[in-house]
Parts: sequence; C-alpha cells; structure tokens
Amino acid sequence: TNRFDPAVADRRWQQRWAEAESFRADSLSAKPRAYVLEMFPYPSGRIHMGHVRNYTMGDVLARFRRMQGFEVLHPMGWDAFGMPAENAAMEKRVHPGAWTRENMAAMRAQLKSIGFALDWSRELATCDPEYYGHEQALFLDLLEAGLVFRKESEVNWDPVDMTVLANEQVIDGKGWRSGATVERKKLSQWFLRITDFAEELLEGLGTLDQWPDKVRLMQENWIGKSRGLQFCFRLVGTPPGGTSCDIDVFTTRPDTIFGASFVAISPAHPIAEALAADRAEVAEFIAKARAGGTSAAEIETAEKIGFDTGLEVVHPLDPNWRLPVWIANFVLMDYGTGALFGVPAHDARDFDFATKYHLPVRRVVATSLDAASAPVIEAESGAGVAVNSQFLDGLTTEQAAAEVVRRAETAGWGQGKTLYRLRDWGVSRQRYWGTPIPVIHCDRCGPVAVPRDQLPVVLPEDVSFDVPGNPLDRHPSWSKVDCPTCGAPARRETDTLDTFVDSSWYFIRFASQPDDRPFDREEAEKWLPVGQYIGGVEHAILHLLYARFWTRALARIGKLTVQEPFKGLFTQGMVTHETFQSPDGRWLNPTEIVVGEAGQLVERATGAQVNRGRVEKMSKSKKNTVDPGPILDRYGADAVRWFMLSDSPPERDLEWSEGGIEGANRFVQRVWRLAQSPISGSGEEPALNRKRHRAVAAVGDAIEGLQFNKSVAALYEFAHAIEKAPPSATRDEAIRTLLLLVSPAAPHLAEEAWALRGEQGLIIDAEWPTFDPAQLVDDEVTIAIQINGKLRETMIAPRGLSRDDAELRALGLPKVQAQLAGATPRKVIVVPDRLVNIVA
Ligand code: ANZ
Ligand code: ZN
Repeated sequence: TNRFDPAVADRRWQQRWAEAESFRADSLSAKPRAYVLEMFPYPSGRIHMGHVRNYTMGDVLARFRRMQGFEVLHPMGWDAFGMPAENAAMEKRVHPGAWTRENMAAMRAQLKSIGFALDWSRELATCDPEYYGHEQALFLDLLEAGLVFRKESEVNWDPVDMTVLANEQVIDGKGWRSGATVERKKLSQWFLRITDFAEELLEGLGTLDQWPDKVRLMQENWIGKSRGLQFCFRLVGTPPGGTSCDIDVFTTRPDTIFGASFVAISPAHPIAEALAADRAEVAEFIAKARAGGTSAAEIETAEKIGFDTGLEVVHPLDPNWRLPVWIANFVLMDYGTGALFGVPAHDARDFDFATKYHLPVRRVVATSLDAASAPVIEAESGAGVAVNSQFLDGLTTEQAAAEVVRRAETAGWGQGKTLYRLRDWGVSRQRYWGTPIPVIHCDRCGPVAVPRDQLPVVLPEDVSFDVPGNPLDRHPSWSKVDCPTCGAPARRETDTLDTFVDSSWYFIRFASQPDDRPFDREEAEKWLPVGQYIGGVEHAILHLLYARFWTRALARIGKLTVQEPFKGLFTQGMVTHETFQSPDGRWLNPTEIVVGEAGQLVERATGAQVNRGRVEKMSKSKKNTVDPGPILDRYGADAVRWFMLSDSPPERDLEWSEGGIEGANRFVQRVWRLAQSPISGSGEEPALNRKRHRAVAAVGDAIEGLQFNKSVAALYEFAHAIEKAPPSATRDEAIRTLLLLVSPAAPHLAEEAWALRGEQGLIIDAEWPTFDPAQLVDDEVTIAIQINGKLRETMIAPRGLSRDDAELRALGLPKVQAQLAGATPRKVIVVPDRLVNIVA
C-alpha cells in the first residue's frame, strides 16, 4: 500500500471540479435549492486559521446538500473597502486599490488550494465599481423613499492630525496616531432611518428560530425598547403663561418620582448651551465634559462630573418642592429628551453622582412597607413596593408606574412613551477607500442626487496619502462638478459610505447579478433567504442588524418580498493557540524560543527564561498565530479540513495543536489504506451492515445539526469497524459508504479513492447514501458470564433472551463447562441482556 499524496491529489481534483463547473449554481434549476454562505472575508493579506475553520464548516454543509440533491449556491467574495487599506497606503506608500487587489489574489489562490466547493463565477469585490455603482443606486432609492436623511452630528475630531477618527481609532480618549485628546465636532452627515424599523426588527427576531439565542438577545438589547413616561418640569421663575414646558425628561421608572433629588441635562442640551453663552464657567465645564470619545462605551466609563446651574424646577406632584438643575456628562443628548431626573436611591449612576455632590438619597422602593426607613447603602434598582411616596405607598413597582402615567396623562403634564435605544445609522465616513456617496451639493439647490445615468460615481485613482485627512477633499478636480439641477458650479460629496453598507446586501448580489441593476428580484428570491449563514459572533449586532434592516428597507420600497435575509445563523468558535511571554511581558513566537540546558524554555535572542502563557485566540499581537500556508503544504487540504472539524464542537473554541493535525493526517491515511482493500465481491456481514446504516444516519444527522465533531466521531467508529471486519461484499459496500460519508470533509481523498475503486464519475456527483431505520436498532447484546462472582466469559446473544434460554446457553459454553468440571451449579442468577452468574 502506498500513502495518500495530497500534493498530487489536491490539485488534480480541484482542476476536475473546475473543468466540470461542479459548483456553479444554476438559477434555472428545477431542484430544491440551498443557499449556504459564510461571512465574506476582508482582504487583509492572507487567509488565517479562523477563515479556514469558518469556510470548512460551510463547505461541508454545501457539499452535503449537493449530494442530497439540492441545487446549491455557495459563493465567495471580498469585503474590500475599509481603513486597513488606507493605513497601508500611508505606511507603505501603496495605493489602497493595488494593496487590496494583491491581497485578494493571494487569498483567492489559498482558498482554491483548500478545495472549497465555491461558485467562483459569482465572485464579487465591494471595491469594484460594478458592485458599488449598484450600491449607489440603492442608496438613491432609499433617499427617494425618505429613508436617507442628513443631520448634524458629532464625530471624533483629532485636533493635531486635523482629521475625523472612527470610534476604534480613539483609544482612552486620545487619537491613535497623534495621541492628542480627541474632541467632539459637529458635522453634517448622512443617516439611514433604521429607527423607523426598530419595532419590526425587534418583532422579526421572534421568527428567527434557527438563530442562536444569544445573538437574538444581543440584538434585542441593542434595539433596547423601553417603556416609560415623558414629562415636563417647569423652571422656578418662569412667568405664568410662558413656555409650558421647560425641561422635558424621560424615565423608565415613573414609580420613583417621589425619590427625585435633582434634574440633570446633557452638556449638549439647549439650556446648557444657552447658559454657556452667558457664563464662562458653564462653557468651561461643557468643554471638559465633552473631552473624550463619542462612543457610548467611552461615555459610560468616563468619570461622572456635574455642574450646578443654580436653576431650579418644580416637582410635578408637589408645587412646593424644588429640585436643582445640574449639567452632567453622563446624560446623552441623543437619547430620550437629553434630560432626566435623578433618583440616587434606585439608580447606580445617580447614586455615584449624589454621593460626589452631596445630594439627598431618598428611599422610595422597599421590599415591604415595613422597610420604608431602611438605610440605602447602595443603589437598589430592583422592583418592590412604593414607600415614602404619598398616594403610591404600598403599590408594586409596576402598579405605581402605571398609576403615575395615568395621573400624568389625566392632568396633562406627561404621557406614556416607548423609546428605543437604537439610533439612526450614520453612514458618512470621511475616508477615501469606500463607496462614494452619490450626491452633489449645490449652493442654490442643496444636496442633489447624482442622475442615475451618471452612476457609478467612480473613485479617482490619482490620490495621495502623504497627509492626514480625506484625499477626496484634496483632489484638485474630482469634486468640482456642475449642479445636475441648475447647472451652477457645485461640489461632489466627498464622504464615502460606511463599509457596513457594502456588507448589507452582498448576499443578494450573489444570488442575482444583472449588469444593469443591483439584482433581479425574482432570481434573487429563488435563493433568498440564505438557508445557513456562518460567521463570527463579533458580528452579532452591527453587521447582522444592518443586513436585516437593509433587507426590510428594500422590502418596504418594493424591491424584495423577503423580510429576513438569514434563515439559519451559526456562530462558530475561534481558533486558539498557546502563548509565550518574556519576563518583561513581550509576547514571543515559538520560533523565538529554544530549550535551555535544564530543559526550560528560553528566549533565543536574550537567553532569558520564557513563561508559558494562556491559550488564547490566535492574533498577531500575541504572536501565537499559525499560518495555514505551510501547514497546507505539509499535510494537504483534507487533513487541515478534518482537524478544523474534529476536536471541538463547532460553536466552541478549537485549540490548534501539532497533535491534532497529526491525528487528522493519520485518519486520512487510514481511509486511504481501507480504500486499497481488494474488492471481495461476496459474503454477508450483518453486524457490519448494521454499523454502515448507523454511520449513514449518524453522520447525516450530525451535519444537518452542524455538529461536525460528532460526524467525525461517528466516522472514526465506522472506519474502525471496517478495519476489523473480514473481506466480504458487505465490507466492500461499507468502504464505498465510508468514502461518501467522508467526502464533504475530505473531498480530495474521497475523489481519489472513489476513482481507485473503479467508481464512475465524481464522488461529488454521487448521491448521499440512505439508511434503513430498521437496521438502526441494536438486536444483539453482550452478556457477561460470571462463576462465583468472577468474570469468566462473555457471549453474544439476541436481545430479550429469556432467563431460561440465557442460563442454558451459558452452561453450554466450553469455557464454563471446563470451569465447572462436571459439577452441577448450586444456583444461577440471570440479569436479562446483561449477566449470568453461576454459583458453583
Ligand atoms: C428616573 C429613574 C429612576 C431612572 C430609577 C432609572 C432608575 P433605559 O432603561 O436605558 O431606557 N435616562 C433618561 N434619559 C437619559 C439620557 N438621555 N442619558 C442618560 N440617561 C438617561 O434608561 C432610561 C433611564 O435612564 C431613565 O429612567 C433615566 O433615569 C435615564 F430608579 O429616570 B430614569
Ligand atoms: Zn443647483
């Protein structure tokens, strides 16, 4: 027997599949359809192990579905716009387009070398005008439908580099390059009206029963539906007949209204801004409160600071009760009304704030009426009964809240209100490497859509990255155009779209790609929704929510009828690897480490002792990555694919290990050895036959449930059974079945072995084997035979054998007769199907 040689086999079968166009999806096919999709990669340079694991899972499913008789769509493309390309341009002086395309070529070749069953004829890259031009058309469709609008909003501004920063470029409130304290600056930007869809996006989650619960929960929290009360505080000193509402607040806890001890407004609140215009110390405070990034996380973690304005408001339920008005940095201007009333006893932020500024802490919720005067040691935000709250006393939190809303509505000072935490999606990016927003700004006409016949608006090639900021702004001619409406000199929009827009519809374009429009509805809907989407849980919120929104927006304007883009979602675990660190905390790659004289690990360069770190997600920063390239060269595609599926459940992390890949490689060789068994042609082996049926059932169930590690385990067991069985026609059939069952995971090996055994055609064109349910029940059992309590023998017997028959058979066994040496047993105890104990 010889060894399986992937260096020859891998390329041979990849070529054969390509020639036969085996993985080309036919939109006109009459077969049932399956759309299998993995989140498309960002072309960062090379394929990493995480990609290999993700795409292997999708590939197994796609191949399985194809063999089951489905017409399969399994496409691949590139999420090709984004900042790393611009960073490379700044650092390496290479054009972002050139850098991106080179990476795509390298990664495409790598993906092909792993033998993924992809329809490369549908490959797309979001940085191609053939893609983003259609995106511009869709943007204009949404603009016409009123789902796109323009609004002033705050961005992170780096005052040294004079550039807008993305949230991830703000580190601890400082610009990532300049190190300067980031400021917030107002810019006019484009927004998509995702808040219009808040309720349907929330309700739609209920239909996604093939999504992980945790992802649905994360989206639910992100949408953040809150029911509460909105009401007005009047400022003390407002003349009667003046404005009826001075400070509008929103609360989710109207039941705590008698526990209020202050009102807080956002630094961006109009009242704060008005005060700042007159008083320098207010302006100073606001500037301080606004330092740092704009992200919610930055605001949450920043130290709480406040400024007492000296203004006072009147409590809505007690005209003699006055509350001070503070400006506080933790109040967001774009949530609710940008103002709140603080209840220190029952809200953690308010408690911190009150402690710092010596404001009263008043208990208004307790476990019972008796506990009304219990001291408040920390904020108690849970429900209970109302106390110290006049007419609310004794009501539960829920009842008290409803009662306050009722009174407010009856008396007219407030009304019940539902809020969503979800904000409209700001899509303007002050960057070059993205989809140009197809709008022209005219002094007379305002923003005007680029006429459709002038799409795509193509990015200019001649740009420079030697200074910070957006090269489109600096380009001498690109933005200078005439207004399409009035003909006056006007200016092209120089912002580009958030790359999440690109990934919000690529799965539709995969399904249908006419030249003259983004997609053909009928053709796209032959495939949509995606049956199984597979990707990282890091996309649980933004990408998956934006794609759901975009799909619903297209449905609302009549471009689609599907409402949800992804029927099934699977989020796979990460690939991890051990880490090493020098005593001074530098991460070390295994190649930088040698074994010292005492067997300890030392750093090659310094001779210093090396500490073993934890097993962590492979990352460049921790220097614990394993490049798939050399591993593929050494072991071939199938061993790598097999290992990716083997050791862990797919939703868990998989630890890369030398032992794991070696084990996978050994299995590949075992199957190859079995494939070389001579064909016997005759003889039945009922037990092996049953095992074959069981393997077919188990592997099919496991792949169907995306439990790839279980399919691997079932195949190990089946291969072992075949190895132990004597030659027979049943064994020939078992080997044939084994090849079919391993083929989704190890397709090159399977094709090679299929041909070797004289089978006709490609194994990928063969049918997935079926099983007979009657063969799945195990009708034989192994019974232990004991003599005086000691195990002496075992026997195989039909299940359900009677006590008498079991005793008879046991006593007839040669070993038992020898032991008894003619003596009659005193007693025989039978446990049916398990045990016969002979007392001699
Ligand atoms: C009084 C109160 C008492 C509150 C209490 C909470 C607990 P969610 O649940 O996320 O919707 N709030 C209102 N507007 C805000 C803003 N613009 N920025 C920051 N916080 C704001 O949060 C609603 C609660 O957050 C509101 O209910 C308000 O504080 C605060 F025991 O009002 B609450
Ligand atoms: Zn004009």
